[in-house]
Amino acid sequence: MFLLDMILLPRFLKFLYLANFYNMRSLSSLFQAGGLLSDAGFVILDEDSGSSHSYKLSCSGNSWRFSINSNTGRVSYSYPYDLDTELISSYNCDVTATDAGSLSCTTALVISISDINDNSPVFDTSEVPVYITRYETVGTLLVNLTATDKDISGFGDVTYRLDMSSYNFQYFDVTPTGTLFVNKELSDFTTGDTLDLQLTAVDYGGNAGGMTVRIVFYEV
Ligand SMILES: [Ca+2]
Ligand SMILES: [Ca+2]
Repeated sequence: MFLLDMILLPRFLKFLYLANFYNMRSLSSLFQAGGLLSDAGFVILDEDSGSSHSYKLSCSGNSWRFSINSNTGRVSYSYPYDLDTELISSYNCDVTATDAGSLSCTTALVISISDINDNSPVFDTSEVPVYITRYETVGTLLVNLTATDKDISGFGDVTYRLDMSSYNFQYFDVTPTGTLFVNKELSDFTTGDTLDLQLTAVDYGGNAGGMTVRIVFYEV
């Protein structure tokens, strides 16, 4: 009898399966509970029950985050999951398959969640005035303006560009970390002149956010 049981026991082909989700906040139809993930592709070897098995998922304290289709074994979100706020990108779970004769087997499932670039850099304000004189010297640092990006991966890393195309790419520039500086002597300007310059923050994936820097020349 024992030998017969051993033969009839179902078993997973692999000891470990992998499933990958993508953080789907921007893909609203997929970000909802039930959102798609890659199929882990469970394969069960079972001489007496064929492919008819019932799947259950257990992820210690995190089982509530996911659901499994008991017939197909496909795993999905139980609720709208935003990696940028949840901050957890990997879960270790167990999947149990039970055959028609109530014999079962268990395998490990690692669920990994990848970030996508669903946030753009945002400045605190849309416009800021910067008061300077025409006597500022080349290299003078004027103001540091930073944008924030909620993506937790490299998609949240931001660099900066200042549009000086209207001024032949002269007078001002910005460091990669968002500090404006004088790039050419300013003797062409006089008291009362103003320049509206577009500052853009760009993340690693190309999403951008912008603001206006208003340079105002005042009398010494
Ligand atoms: Ca981003
Ligand atoms: Ca993200």
